[in-house]
Amino acid sequence: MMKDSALLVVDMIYDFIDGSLACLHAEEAIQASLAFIDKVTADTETDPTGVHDTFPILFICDHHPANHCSFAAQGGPWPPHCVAGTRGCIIHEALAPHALEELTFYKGEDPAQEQYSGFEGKNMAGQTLGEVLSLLDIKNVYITGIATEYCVKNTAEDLLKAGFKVTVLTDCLGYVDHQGHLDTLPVLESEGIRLL
Ligand code: VGL
Ligand code: ZN
Repeated sequence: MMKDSALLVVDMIYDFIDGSLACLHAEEAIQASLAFIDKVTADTETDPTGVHDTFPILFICDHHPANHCSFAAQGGPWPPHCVAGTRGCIIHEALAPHALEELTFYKGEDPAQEQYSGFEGKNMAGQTLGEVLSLLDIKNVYITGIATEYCVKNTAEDLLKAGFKVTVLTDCLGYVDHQGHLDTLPVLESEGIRLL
């Protein structure tokens, strides 16, 4: 693996795993993501805080106020999910040890805006994902996460547009709808996103 690569883990948080928006293949996707992390970090030094210097792992978390416009009560398509301060927006316990505050980005915080892409998600210091990837000199972004048809798709497309080489790990995805997942993958490939 090259030194200019990073893994981006999208929305592997409880509401998308076993909560109000539980997705298909989520548990399998988490196990496959952990296997990928083991592989890429196997021969690298890790410090006691779990930082993977040579293969950074970044996280995106859907993170909504209770009155978010995407919720049914406000006329949106979704049940309430990933409400700030609830279990639903916590990263799965098996992945959480890999998450650093400065490499964790929150999206969907504006009550008036749907934000499927994590590209403009912000960490606690107010830096966007795109900014931090550039600061880290990352050229290749590997993506795992939930859901294929929404956040994974929109984030992958924005990263590609911004000039990153993007690889989606197809065994490491959860989805709202199986056919939707199957239909999304060739679209991403046709746009220039690599499927692995
Ligand atoms: C997402 C549904 C609702 C996603 C976010 O990020 O994939 N999907 N909110
Ligand atoms: Zn959401």
